Parts: sequence; C-alpha cells; structure tokens
Amino acid sequence: MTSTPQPLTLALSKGRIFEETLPLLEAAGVEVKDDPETSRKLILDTSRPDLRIIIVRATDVPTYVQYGAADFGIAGRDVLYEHADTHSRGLYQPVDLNIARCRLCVAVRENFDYHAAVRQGSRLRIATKYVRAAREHFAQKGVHVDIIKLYGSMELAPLVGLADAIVDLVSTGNTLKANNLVAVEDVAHISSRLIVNQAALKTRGAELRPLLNTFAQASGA
Ligand code: PRT
Ligand code: MG
Repeated sequence: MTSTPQPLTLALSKGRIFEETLPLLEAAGVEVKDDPETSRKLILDTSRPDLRIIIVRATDVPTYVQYGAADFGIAGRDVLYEHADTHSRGLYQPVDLNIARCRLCVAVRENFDYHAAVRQGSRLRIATKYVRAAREHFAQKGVHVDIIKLYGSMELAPLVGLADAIVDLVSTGNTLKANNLVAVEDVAHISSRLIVNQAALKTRGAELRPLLNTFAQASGA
C-alpha cells in the first residue's frame, strides 16, 4: 500500500505579502485556487496537488516554519528580527525576495523636536511593536529610552501622550501624515525573506529547491 505524501506547505500572511508572492508563484507555474481576501479558508489549494498554502498572521509565519508545520514561508525582516530574539533554531533564510519593502523609522509629532531632545540627553518614551529593533537602535545611539510594547496603531501613542516617539514601519508615509507625525530617523530597511525549515530542506530538498530557486530568480535575488 502506498500512502500519498503530504503536500509541501508554504506559510504566507494575507495582504501585501500574499499579493507580492503571487507573481513568484506564477513564475513557478503555480496558480492559487482561492483568494484569502474573500475566502475564509486558511488552507488554500494550488494548481499543484503537491503544494498548498496556509494563511497565518505575519508574526506567526516564522513559528509555523520553525516547527515544521510549514516547510517554507515568507516573512518581513522586521518580523524575523523580533522572532530571533526568542527563538531562531531550525530556520534557514536563504533569499531576500525584495518584496513588501518599507522602512522601520522613528517618528514623532510634527511639533516635537526629537533631535534637540536627543542632544539634551532626555529620557524618551518609545511605543513600538518592534521592541528588539528599537532597543538596539537607541542603545547604539546612546539614547536612554523606556520602551512600551504595543500590538498595533502605534501612530496613536504620541498623539495621546503615551509616548514621545514610535518605531514603526513606513511605506508611503500617508499614515504618518494623516496623524500629524513625521519620520525623524531610519532604523532599518525592510523587505521580505524566504524562510525554510531546516529539516524539510534535508528530507524534501528535491521538491523544495526548484521552487526556492524559481522564487529567487523571479524576485531578481
Ligand atoms: O496587519 P496585521 O496586524 O494582521 O499584521 P502586520 O501588520 O504584521 O502584517 P501586514 O500584512 O500588514 O504586513 C506584513 C509585512 O509587510 C510586515 O511584516 C512588513 O515586513 C511588510 N510591510 C511593508 C509593511 C508595510 N510595508 C507597512 N506599511 N507592514 C506594515 N505596514 C503598515 C505600517 O505598520 C503602518 O501602520 O502600514 C502603515 C504605514 O503605511 P504607509 O504606506 O501609510 O506609510
Ligand atoms: Mg498591518
């Protein structure tokens, strides 16, 4: 009796990462059968019976791949950096796909003089989801900070007096502008990387490698 092998599982988040991965899948001749924006399905079939896609929160992608619940995935450098603070074993990061690009920035209210505050050695309150990146950025600058962890809507924090500054992702800058905030410093340039479960690369390398190579080529990496 032969058992059908488990399909290869790719973990993606819906939204920009899913959208920007579609052309890479297309380059590999893969069509996705459902649209995560309209379907409630979390496991999406593809035109290849041996490949399926799971839809998880962006911050959960490394966790699924690390534990082998997904063989590979795509996650932002922002997410990977915070994830690596607590766990990193079992994850291989072969390629920068150059998708979902943005900047991680320090931003403040338009009328807050950040550079003067830094010069004066003031202790700053920073609200962010990116605690590790923020802590290292200010430590490197020698700026004393208290970091307040938030899970979203960081832009609100300086407006209601929760923080002097935020560390958040900026792409068009429209969100900052709409909230009368300005970016005053770059922390990092962000793009999304392919991540692969190390054990899967050993046991299913023959199936995985052609896909990884096509993704890398299609992304220009
Ligand atoms: O939205 P959700 O809370 O479910 O999760 P998420 O925000 O972690 O995921 P998602 O899908 O929004 O983002 C996935 C990945 O895309 C991130 O981990 C980044 O690597 C990357 N990326 C690229 C961005 C942006 N650009 C971006 N602009 N992620 C978030 N944003 C947000 C930003 O936080 C801010 O609130 O968009 C807003 C600013 O956008 P602009 O265009 O107004 O500057
Ligand atoms: Mg988001």
